[in-house]
Formats: sequence, structure tokens, C-alpha cells
Amino acid sequence: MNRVILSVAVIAAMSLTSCKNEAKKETEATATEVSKELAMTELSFGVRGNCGMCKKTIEKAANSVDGVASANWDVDKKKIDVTFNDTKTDAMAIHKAIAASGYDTEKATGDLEAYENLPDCCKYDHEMMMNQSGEVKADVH
Ligand SMILES: [Cu+2]
Repeated sequence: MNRVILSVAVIAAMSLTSCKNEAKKETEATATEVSKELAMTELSFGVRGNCGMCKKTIEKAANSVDGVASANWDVDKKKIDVTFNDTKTDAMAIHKAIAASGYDTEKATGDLEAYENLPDCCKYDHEMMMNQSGEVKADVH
């Protein structure tokens, strides 16, 4: 958002200091940038896991999907926030990538073999609530 405000400020400065043609070019470049940002979809969904190591594995799996721009898993809430380019990928691809790394999501069951290969501390409870409020601290192991 700051970048957009900055661009507007730049355009304002340009129109004061330069000829009309240059100012017009700058406006077109800004329009392209805004439409790129609009293609980004923000999504949150539940993912089971225990600890900081789980966080690394889950986020790495999500980020491995082409088109994912950011992934942040919350250990207390058992929930991930992802930002992705919806012209390159979709929600289900991200669910599946996380499940392949051994973790359950709301829509995909974690791969059992990958789960078995997780460190012991990461072998989360398959009955664990997802999408928690985060008010109750998760058990420290
Ligand atoms: Cu863990």
C-alpha cells in the first residue's frame, strides 16, 4: 500500500517538474503494478502441527508451490496465512503440498509416510483442533 501512495506522490512530483508525456508514462506503469497486486489472493486455513520445526516444514512446503508469495503458520492457532498469485496456483495445490510434507490441513490429510519421518516432537495429534483462537497456549513439549 505504501508503494502505491509513493507512486502517487511520484506522479504528483513528475507532473509538476516534467512535460505531459513523461507523466503519462509513469501513470501507465503504476496501473500495471496495481493490477499485479490485485492478482494476489490471501487465504487462511487450519494446519495441524506442534512447534517451530513444524512451522519451518509447513511454510517450506507452502512456499515450494509456484505462485505462493508468502506463508506464515501460527503455532498457537494451528493456522496458516498464505498469499498467492491465483493465476499461477490455487488453494488446493497449497493444501496438497502441505499434506505431502506430513501435515494435516482442513482439506487434505497429511501423508502418513512423511508424518512417520517427522522428528518425534513434531508427531502432532491427528485429533488436534485447527483454526484455534490462539488464546489457549499450545502445550510446550
Ligand atoms: Cu514440530
